[in-house]
Amino acid sequence: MEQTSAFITIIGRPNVGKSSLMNKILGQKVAIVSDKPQTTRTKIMGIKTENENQLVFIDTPGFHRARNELDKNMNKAVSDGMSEVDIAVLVVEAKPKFALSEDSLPPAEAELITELKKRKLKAVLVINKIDMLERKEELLSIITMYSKSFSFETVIPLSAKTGDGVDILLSELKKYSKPSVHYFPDTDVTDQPEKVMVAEMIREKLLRTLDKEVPHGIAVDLERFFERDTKDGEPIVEIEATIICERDSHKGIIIGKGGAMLKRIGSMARHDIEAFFGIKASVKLWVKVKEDWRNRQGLIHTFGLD
Ligand SMILES: Nc1nc2c(ncn2[C@@H]2O[C@H](COP(=O)(O)OP(=O)(O)OP(=O)(O)O)[C@@H](O)[C@H]2O)c(=O)[nH]1
Ligand SMILES: [Mg+2]
Repeated sequence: MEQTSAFITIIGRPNVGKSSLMNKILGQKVAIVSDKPQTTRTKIMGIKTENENQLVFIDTPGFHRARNELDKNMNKAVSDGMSEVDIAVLVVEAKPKFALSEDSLPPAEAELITELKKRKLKAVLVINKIDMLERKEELLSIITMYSKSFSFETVIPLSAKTGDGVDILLSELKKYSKPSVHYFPDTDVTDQPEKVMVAEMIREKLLRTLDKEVPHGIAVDLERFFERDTKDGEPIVEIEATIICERDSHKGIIIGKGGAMLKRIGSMARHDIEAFFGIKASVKLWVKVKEDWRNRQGLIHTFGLD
């Protein structure tokens, strides 16, 4: 049979569940997830190959008003993610955090819709987090509101958390496949190198543990990453990473009393890393301050965020 493939971009405001949705579709955690907005910072590809068909998903950072150079890069990753794809998936929430009004979508969503039109891109509307709805009828007003602004191919309410409705989305998306070679090896699940995934696993723990403005100003610089055998001949993956933050006060928070916070973050990350590689891991973390790094393209580049 002939090979087919489709490129699918996942776009939306921060925190609506784009990465959760991609992970659910792949049946594997490829992109980190947290309850803080702006979790995803770069384009992340997720690959799902079933027999002759290969779907390539592009998870993008949440589109938002840029406040610094890193934000600008993140928004650029969204527009890059929209070029040369076969279909876009606009993810919105079933329980929006803004007041519902037919003519005023949140600015970020309005902008994304303008971009879809400009690029003449087809799009599916996903209304995520339906598990949070008390009454399914609440969906109607949301569907009406979004359908006024764009002629979506279809509207699919689902829950990336429970998986409810995800199959329907998947079979809809397969329809946009075209005859083509597979761009990735059939066994690949992501384009991210292992090193990046490890740094991201550490950043996820920081996002989940820290509060207020601290997590947004963090980057993880993986300095050492190698596998060796212990004296008993058991394989172990050794990781040394520096957590970059923006202020001395943040450094104190990350380290915690007597180093307790850093220890906790390290052990949470180690747990995930061991599960990922299937062998023992050792995680050593340091914390460094680099003031205003999110406005310094050189540092942004060093951390792989451009
Ligand atoms: N109740 C519920 N929560 C969800 C669902 N999908 C995602 N979430 C939660 O929503 C939050 C944001 O999820 P992410 O997947 O990180 O969202 P995102 O759109 O990728 O966010 P950014 O990368 O910041 O743009 C997390 O706390 C998820 O657990 C869902 O279907 N139901
Ligand atoms: Mg994300």
